[in-house]
Amino acid sequence: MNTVTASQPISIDLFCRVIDNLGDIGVCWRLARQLAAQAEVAQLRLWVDDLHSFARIQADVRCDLQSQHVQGVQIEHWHPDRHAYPPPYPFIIEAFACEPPEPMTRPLNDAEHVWINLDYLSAEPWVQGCHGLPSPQANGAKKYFFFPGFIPQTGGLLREADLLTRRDAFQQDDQAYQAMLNRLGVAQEHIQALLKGEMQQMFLFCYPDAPVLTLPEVLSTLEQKTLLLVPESVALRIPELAQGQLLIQRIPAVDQADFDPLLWRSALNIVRGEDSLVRAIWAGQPMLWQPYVQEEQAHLDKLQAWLDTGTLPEAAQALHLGWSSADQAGSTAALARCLEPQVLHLWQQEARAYSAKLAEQADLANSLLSFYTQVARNR
Ligand code: TRH
Repeated sequence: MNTVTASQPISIDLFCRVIDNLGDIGVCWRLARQLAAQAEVAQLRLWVDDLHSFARIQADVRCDLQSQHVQGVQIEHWHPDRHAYPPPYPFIIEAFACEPPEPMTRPLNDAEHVWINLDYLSAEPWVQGCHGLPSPQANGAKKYFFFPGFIPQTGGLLREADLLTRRDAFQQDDQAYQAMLNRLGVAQEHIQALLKGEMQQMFLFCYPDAPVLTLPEVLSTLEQKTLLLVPESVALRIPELAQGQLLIQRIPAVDQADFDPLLWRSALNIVRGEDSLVRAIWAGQPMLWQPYVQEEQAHLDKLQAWLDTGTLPEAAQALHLGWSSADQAGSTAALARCLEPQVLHLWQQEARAYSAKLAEQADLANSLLSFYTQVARNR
């Protein structure tokens, strides 16, 4: 029997099924790159069913290949017509209960494999009770529930080791910022205004039901000019003509590695779902999060649980609740209060402190490797 011990290099199969939007592949691609970069990881295969969605956040992914290597990761197209599969590697990470192909789960056994289901991110209190629990599967193997999270009793958050150092450097580096704005197609006069501090940048990434008209209503009346960067397919209801102090700039999709710098220089990051929430936290700037809409308003419980992990000013909490309830009047009043100098200052301080506090926790990729080692050692 080829029993794998904890001290051997680890080879990993990571499975991702794209259900909706970019969140599934967004989390898996970021995790795959981070795991592949770890010294103790020998091989990493990322199995993805939808390469077209993948190519939207990593432009050099080819949609016509069954196998390809990108940034140290072996990418495998997992499609219904594929019948030949290799033997599974010792560590199997199934993202979001995506049910890997049967030929790869049938051979799994507890003596040779560690099989986990990586769950969605939530700050709800029940998560810590379920994190790490085993669940017996039909083939006799155990599958462990593994939860990312905001407290040390969970698997933590995705964070590259050098992320905050790179963030701090970019926030001081006007040349790199200018190059980014050029790539996004921002007009030279606006770039100059941003660099001189005569204009502030904000970023908007939301779901279609967000009360986006809140933004022109409040931002057009501010003393300072604002350039709001909006990805092409987002917030289609927002008027694109300049209004008062507000300018709106549509931007093309960027590769995932270029997504962070977009957030690092924004005075306000409006984000959604799972992965961009975490990236906005690491940006350390004021942020507004919209969770993925769920049945029976379950996303509002998720939102409240996340708000409870920090100490946002009351106006910023009201803004979150209004934004996720499609309440334009409530959001408008709350955003106006949030941008008053005293509240804004508190919001900025809290954002910085919150990202520093969470960065003290082990990150998700390292937590996964520790979990593997612990299970492998104890069998
Ligand atoms: O796309 P999302 O709405 O994904 C959602 C959520 O994750 C939700 O929890 C899940 O259940 C649902 O999908 C199926 O938002 P999210 O999670 O922020 O993912 C977006 C990803 O896209 C993130 O990794 C950042 C990346 N991205 C780019 O790389 N370039 C871009 O230009 C943009 C706009 C996004």
